[in-house]
Amino acid sequence: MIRGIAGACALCLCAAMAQAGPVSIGFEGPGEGAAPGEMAEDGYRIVTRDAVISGPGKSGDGSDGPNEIEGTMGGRGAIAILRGVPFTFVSLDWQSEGGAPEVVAEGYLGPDLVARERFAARGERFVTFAAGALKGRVIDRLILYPQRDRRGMGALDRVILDDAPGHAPAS
Ligand SMILES: [Ca+2]
Repeated sequence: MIRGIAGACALCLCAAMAQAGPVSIGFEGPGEGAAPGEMAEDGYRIVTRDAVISGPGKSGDGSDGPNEIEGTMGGRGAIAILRGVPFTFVSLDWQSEGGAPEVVAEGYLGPDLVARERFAARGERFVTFAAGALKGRVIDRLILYPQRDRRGMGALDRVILDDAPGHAPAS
């Protein structure tokens, strides 16, 4: 299924409109409820599977606008963020709503996995996790897998991305 998402994204990479400089993805476009299969923000495309937009009534304010994104309970939530022009992953904000949930981040360049890393939250407030293995690495697709099951439930917000050196989009 992951491969399916990756393939579908690759087909449409060139359609994404790019803008230069660091951006903060806040998942603020759609309202509460099932996340749309595809949305756009700050020049990036966001493709989701088994994901839900949640608002202040459910999980408190986000760290970038009031809404967050999370997986469906017991589902295999995945959020792919992609752009035709390569970029880098800087940080994400991750909050525990139960247990010590993990969010896994995978960065790809074309068909190749550049690096995978995971971040675990243990508190009810959003914590900013800076990229580690993916820091400064050139990618064109970031896939996030936020945990939501009996062992841990988390909410995701404020994904910071930046241009890759030598790959700034034309303005
Ligand atoms: Ca938000």
